[in-house]
Amino acid sequence: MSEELPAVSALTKEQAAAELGPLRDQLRQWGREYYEQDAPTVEDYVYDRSYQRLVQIEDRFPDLVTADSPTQRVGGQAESQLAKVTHEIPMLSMGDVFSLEELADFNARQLSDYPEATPEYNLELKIDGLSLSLVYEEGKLVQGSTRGNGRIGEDVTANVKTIKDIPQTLPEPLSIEVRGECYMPKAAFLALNKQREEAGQPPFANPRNAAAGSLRQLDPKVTASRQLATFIYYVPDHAAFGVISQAEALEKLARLGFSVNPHSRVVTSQEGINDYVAEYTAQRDDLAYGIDGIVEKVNDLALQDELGNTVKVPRWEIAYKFPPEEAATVVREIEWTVGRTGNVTPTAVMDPVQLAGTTVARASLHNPDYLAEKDIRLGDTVLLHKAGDIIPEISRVIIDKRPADSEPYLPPTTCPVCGSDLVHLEDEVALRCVNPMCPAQLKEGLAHFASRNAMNIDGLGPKIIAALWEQHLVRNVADLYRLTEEQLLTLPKFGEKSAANLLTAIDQSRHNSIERLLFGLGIRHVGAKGAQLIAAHFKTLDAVMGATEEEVAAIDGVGPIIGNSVATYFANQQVQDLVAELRAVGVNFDYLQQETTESADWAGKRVVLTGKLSRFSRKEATDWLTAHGATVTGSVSKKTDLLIAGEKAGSKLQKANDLQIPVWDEQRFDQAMKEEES
Ligand code: 3B8
Repeated sequence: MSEELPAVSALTKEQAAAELGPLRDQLRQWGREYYEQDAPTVEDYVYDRSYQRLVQIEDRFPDLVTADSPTQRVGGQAESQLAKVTHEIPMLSMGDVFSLEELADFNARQLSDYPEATPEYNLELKIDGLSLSLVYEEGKLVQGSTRGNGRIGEDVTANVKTIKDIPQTLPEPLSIEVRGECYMPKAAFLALNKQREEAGQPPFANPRNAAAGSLRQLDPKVTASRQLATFIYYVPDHAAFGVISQAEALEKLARLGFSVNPHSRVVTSQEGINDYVAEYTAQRDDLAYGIDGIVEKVNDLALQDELGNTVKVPRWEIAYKFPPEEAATVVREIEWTVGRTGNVTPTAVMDPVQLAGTTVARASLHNPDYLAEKDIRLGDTVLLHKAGDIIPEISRVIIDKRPADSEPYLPPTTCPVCGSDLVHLEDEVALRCVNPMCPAQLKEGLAHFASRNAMNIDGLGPKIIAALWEQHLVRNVADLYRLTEEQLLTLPKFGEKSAANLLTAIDQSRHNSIERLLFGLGIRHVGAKGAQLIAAHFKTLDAVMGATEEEVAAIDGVGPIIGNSVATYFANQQVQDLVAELRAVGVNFDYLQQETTESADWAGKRVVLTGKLSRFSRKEATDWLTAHGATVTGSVSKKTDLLIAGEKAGSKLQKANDLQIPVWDEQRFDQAMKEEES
């Protein structure tokens, strides 16, 4: 890594030439992963550091610059199936610095030709998303596009029209282009990844990639199903916009109905800049969206014009990038968990450490290949970081601190729960327990069946399922419907009241519409959304069971992988026996007209408000909710239907995520209120 490389100033030309080839190749590869595949393999700061080194080497030896060097390109690549859009005014990226000293140096150099100028800076949070251009004609949204390579971007107009905080019409008939950042809030990202995992799809590495993957879609319905949001921060033609400073531009954008980040600040000294950086470095974790630094802009737009641009970046602004937050700790144990599909996944259990605002003691190691690649061993001291601002991940082992007697860690060869041999299927990275009777899988399957988005059996969580299992009361999901009060009373800590409640909840689930059952059965690749589409199409479970692979695959939004999985699943004799049992115990097999969870219907909903709300006061929000029939309560429990989380949401947000309770940010709630009124 770069810290072990010699200083650029110490390189001979031969050394520089030898380093440049591999360095450029590496950056090109990372660039492709980042821009084209939305699937980076390294943290942004690793890329940034390497890129900066390339720039420094080329600065020192200009005749080594080649036309195909990554530095000779404006922005990323535009290579996709989306239509292309030419940016009349190129969409530039920003220069960046990695320390306050570098920032102060940049500022001194920036204004060195303007001794009289009193620098007034507008500081903004650097949102970790992707840049977006929106074009309005006569006040109507006519085009949305990504940056692409800076000159040619991708046309995402249809997708952009599904993003709730982007105005489709402006209150004035302006013809104007605005630019900003499209992002996915942290809570939405966590929920999306959970859903993807349940549906057997690979999770996104971080919110930025999730946002990019959601926006750069051929099918706008996919975009619509993701909770994307925007912050608008730039009007290329400021003269036409009639403003003279960046701060004024932001105010006017907000007045026109754009979502503008509320945390910008005008400062007039380096001290003011340092304070702002310190404040938001500390508050970073409390924000509902990821930020990766601070953007400093010369506030006076006339001075911006005078300073102008280089080929690649404006001279009037710079991004200060946060240093990566890292912490070292020791790996004590590697735990292997058997999932519903038999996937056996490792988790590192470590001495607890503070990392970017939370205590971290566990980190997923994903699969045995990942573990082997990083060569993580028991007793190793490791460096942790947070991917995309939220997910704790091991960056690397600190080899110098490895104990002398350390040995390579060997993954288990047998299932930690049922003891049967584990297999490493050829085309998979995962280690699998293929014993269909493995108790861990069956218990996970039962818990999934009962879970909120499936049959929604209140009170039937993993603990009670484990107890039912131990007492030999339940072996498959149909057994749940045959439970009696006497049986439940044999469970530890179960009284008549809890037994009656559970029986009622189980009984109620008999009447669910079939998409819940379809999802609850745990058919591979069938997530809650897929189940909904299939149920709405076929209307009865018998029709689904009688459908061919092609008929399922032909449903809009479903496709061949799910089609194949559903047909294979129901062809299985054991599955058919289970379905017969479910029919016998009276589980509903019909599709019932949908009450959508996101409908305007607030009546009876239990809502919790947390964090700092900035668009309205807590009282206003509470009054509105109460007026619409919802109950606002103080703490999150499994009865909570929705958490509305403002900034600095802490333990309640955590708890809601743990309990899989839907979480909205303020923007989403604001939108819902507007929809309700309209
Ligand atoms: C000009 C202004 C690029 C940017 C800009 O939060 C330009 O202003 C830019 F050529 O990329 N990520 C921001 C953010 C990004 C940019 C910006 N302002 N707040 C961001």
